[in-house]
Amino acid sequence: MTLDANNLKIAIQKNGRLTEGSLDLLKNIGLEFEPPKTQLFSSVRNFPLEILFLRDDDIPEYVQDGVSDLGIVGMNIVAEKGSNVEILEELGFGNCRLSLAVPEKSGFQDLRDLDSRKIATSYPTILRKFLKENNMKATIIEISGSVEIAPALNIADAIFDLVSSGSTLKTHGLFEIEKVLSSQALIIKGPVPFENGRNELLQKLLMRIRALLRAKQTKYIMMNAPASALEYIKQIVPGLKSPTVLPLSEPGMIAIHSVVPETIFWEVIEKLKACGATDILVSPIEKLILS
Ligand code: PRT
Ligand code: ZN
Repeated sequence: MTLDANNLKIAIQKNGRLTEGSLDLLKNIGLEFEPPKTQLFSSVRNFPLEILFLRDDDIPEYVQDGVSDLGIVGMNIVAEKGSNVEILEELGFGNCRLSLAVPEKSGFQDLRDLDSRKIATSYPTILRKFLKENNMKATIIEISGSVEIAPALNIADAIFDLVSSGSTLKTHGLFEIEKVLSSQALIIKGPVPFENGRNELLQKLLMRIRALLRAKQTKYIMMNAPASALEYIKQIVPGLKSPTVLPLSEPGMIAIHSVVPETIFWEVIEKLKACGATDILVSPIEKLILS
């Protein structure tokens, strides 16, 4: 198997926390390919794209240097590596944060208590920047894994590490004292503009990805309501252009179809009910293509 040099290349994590989300995203935009097993890349059967399977730490640099045109990687890695890459979209998975955490028994209560202390981390660049911005002079102890055991081993007074549910911190008798950076998976590209053909492929891919992301953020909503409530309801669920309104066989009643942003979904339902809407039916949207 060889890479087709004319095809676009996207690098994703081979085996880790971002692998499933990255593979799901690529499958859900209609791409057909073999998932990673022992091979280093897969050729997509129905789109001119090669998927490279790499360690997440290597992805920003490979994308910056043009080894891969695109990459899917966490914001934490992009910020730590400081690579010259462009963020095309936030992908909504791999959510976590980089936080300072201290032993529960330390008596430390806020950030200032860490001044001149020792902090263990695998993210020295981000931590150094944060300490500088806050005029703090802590010593950074760089370690590559299992940072959470550093305080118990007396290597450090605090840690600076990724947190998602917080249960790892809890297990090790630590608590978060300061959240420093929110992270999620991103799709990135290198600094050099793509020439025409490749740019066209990129735009096609991005159109599909954005349709999927928008669909996840939006719900389709259908309801029955008295015709007299239409003007109010139109203000609550204006839809993409305007809501669809259909007459019901019952006189004075209409059915209204529209879309609602996920973030304000329950608020909207409450307002609709207050306007007299009944039989409200909500369904997920698979893809949402605008213009
Ligand atoms: O082998 P490779 O280098 O590719 O993988 P890796 O071992 O370096 O990375 P991996 O697979 O652990 O994480 C890949 C990316 O997933 C990270 O760079 C983040 O962008 C993202 N991510 C999201 C996380 C977490 N959530 C997360 N919880 N990365 C790590 N964690 C760790 C956390 O530090 C803790 O130790 O998982 C543990 C469990 O977290 P809690 O808070 O839920 O207990
Ligand atoms: Zn890694």
